[in-house]
Amino acid sequence: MTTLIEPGRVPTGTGGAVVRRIGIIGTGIMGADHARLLTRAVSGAAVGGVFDLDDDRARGVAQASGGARVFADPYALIADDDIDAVLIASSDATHEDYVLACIAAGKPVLCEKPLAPTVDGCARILDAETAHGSRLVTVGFMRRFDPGYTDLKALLATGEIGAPLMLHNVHRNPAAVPGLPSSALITNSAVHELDITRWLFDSEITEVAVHTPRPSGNAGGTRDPQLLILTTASGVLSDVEIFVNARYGYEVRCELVAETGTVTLDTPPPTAVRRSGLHARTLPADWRPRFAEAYRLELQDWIDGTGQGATAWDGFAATFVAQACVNALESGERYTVEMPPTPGLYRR
Ligand code: ISE
Repeated sequence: MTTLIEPGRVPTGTGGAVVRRIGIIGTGIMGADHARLLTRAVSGAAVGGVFDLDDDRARGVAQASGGARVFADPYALIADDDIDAVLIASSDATHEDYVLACIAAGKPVLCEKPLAPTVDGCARILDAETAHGSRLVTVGFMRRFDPGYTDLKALLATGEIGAPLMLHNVHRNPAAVPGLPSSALITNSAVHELDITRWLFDSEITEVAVHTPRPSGNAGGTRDPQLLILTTASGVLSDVEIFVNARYGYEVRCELVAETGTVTLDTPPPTAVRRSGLHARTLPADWRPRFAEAYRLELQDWIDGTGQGATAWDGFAATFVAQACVNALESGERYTVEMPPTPGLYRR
């Protein structure tokens, strides 16, 4: 996973069961975080091996994970008999090759988003998995496990607030790397809302438009913020404000508007300070604390083989819609999203 947002640049502010040995490719910010969770917070798992282009970084994570093996070659890690499943958290451009190698080896693989940066790359993965004949690939859209989002989906399913009409999303990061391409706001960040919109409403996105105000003076030439307007096949409108140089902290929230009620998903408030006429809540500096529980539940689900995570088809759809949004951003036009039919392996 390529991290285009600068993490941390802000405010102050086992029980005898079978243990699956996980090989981790990429031990940067996300790979290291996953290794920590697999070692300390997930049952039935151990880090069996790691690979990173930066050998020292790989060694550090291996040591912190109870002495996992350090591999000099990612393909040797995938093929190794002592590795049961693979977690890919390397740079986005490497995902496709590693996922294909895992499918060829018949090993379950959890790949950080994006499944692949191009639609063609994702399609090659769908073809390979279909030829294999069963699902091996999970994509790391961890918000599907966030207790706030799962509550929202469960509440919607009760019918108590009627049919959904609109979803207003806000997604802010404090600071992005200077010179960030404007398209990265969509492919790296808002892609989570593309996935959440499809998942929450169980309906494909059929039309997209992207609007941009005057760019923030802190954005260094990037078109930041952006406003995405997504329409689903079921007729719901989902708007996404993505702002990656918001400076004040990391925040993800949304409000669902339905026929007879609304539901708000707010930033979880671990602490609230009341002082000198002020009532303030602490915000995290990046997504790791905000979605810590979602990451843990996602990994536990993957290890247990419960299969609630995003499939390769979901990864394909996210990249497909993201590409349509990038086209809309660049042309200023609305785009109809004409996704191919869902292959049989992924039909529910
Ligand atoms: C980052 O890559 C992530 O995946 C985070 O979940 C997201 O909130 C952030 O905007 C991205 O840059």
